[in-house]
Amino acid sequence: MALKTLEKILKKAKKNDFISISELMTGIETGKFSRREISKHIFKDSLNAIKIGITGPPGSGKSSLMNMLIPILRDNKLSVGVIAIDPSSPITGGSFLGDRVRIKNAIDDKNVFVRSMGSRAELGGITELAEDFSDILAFSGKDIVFIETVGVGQSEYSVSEITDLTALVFVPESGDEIQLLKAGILELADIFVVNKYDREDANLMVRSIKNIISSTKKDASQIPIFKTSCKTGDGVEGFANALIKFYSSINKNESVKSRQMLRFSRKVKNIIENDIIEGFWTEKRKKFLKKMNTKDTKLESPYDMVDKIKDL
Ligand SMILES: Nc1nc2c(ncn2[C@@H]2O[C@H](COP(=O)(O)OP(=O)(O)OP(=O)(O)O)[C@@H](O)[C@H]2O)c(=O)[nH]1
Ligand SMILES: [Mg+2]
Repeated sequence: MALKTLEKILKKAKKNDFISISELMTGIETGKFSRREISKHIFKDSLNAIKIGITGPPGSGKSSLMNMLIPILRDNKLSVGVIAIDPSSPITGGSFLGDRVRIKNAIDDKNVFVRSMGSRAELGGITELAEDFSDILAFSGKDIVFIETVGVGQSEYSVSEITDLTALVFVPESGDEIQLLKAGILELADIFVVNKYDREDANLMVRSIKNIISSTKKDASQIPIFKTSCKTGDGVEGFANALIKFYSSINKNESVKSRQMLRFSRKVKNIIENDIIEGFWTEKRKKFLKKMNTKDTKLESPYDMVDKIKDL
């Protein structure tokens, strides 16, 4: 019964039915549908979108930027999906109003789908869920899927693992922050954006980024740094055009292809590891471990314990 329903939902989601897309996402999130089953149905048809990570410190203007990029992408006949992980600012309804940033096209344009995601799941789980959501959006026919994550730190690592391109958004005030960043994080960014360019010291920030990446990245001169202002609109079109160009070159882009292959093999490895672990922890073994915890086990080596559990 459940399968029949899922098939129906999948059929409709493929035709970009808003409710069915949401149902698939919620189904995976709540465990009503198996991600394994869904993946089997959608994978082939989810390879035509590009996934772009938009990440950076809280309040740097990631949502505002997407809000301004979307109409430009739509004018270029590209459909857009947005997944915002743990947003602290509202992302649906209304329009860009002073300090309230919203992604306005979500409401009346069926070719824009916005979904926010809480951080309820554990860290690894969120990335996995975001990847499932982005696959569903790609399956529904979206050309560009943005994944917005807040933070400078761990979250960049995970978002860059599931995207074809990662944009790191800074603001003129991020100077100190960027000095503290580990080279590894900068290494993951394919594009830099200095937003709020209407503010003082914006140029200084661009110079800081240039300095830092030229000492860490081999091809630093090839890394674009966009200067944008969501207040005046300056620079946003240039950023949008770069994304559009990236979208059109996706099939010829070797680095994207190798990134996708890497992503695929990592995913296969993860699934195998999870399956093995899940298979290992039978009820009997779990019970044994629980009971063991209540005893004084200090005298026994953990390796001996492992052997005992394995023998069960
Ligand atoms: N002056 C100026 N303010 C901006 C600009 N872009 C965004 N803002 C303001 O910055 C604040 C944060 O913008 P958001 O778009 O919510 O930033 P965000 O990075 O998505 O924030 P989080 O999702 O909470 O991390 C809002 O008050 C915006 O109005 C800009 O280019 N210039
Ligand atoms: Mg935001």
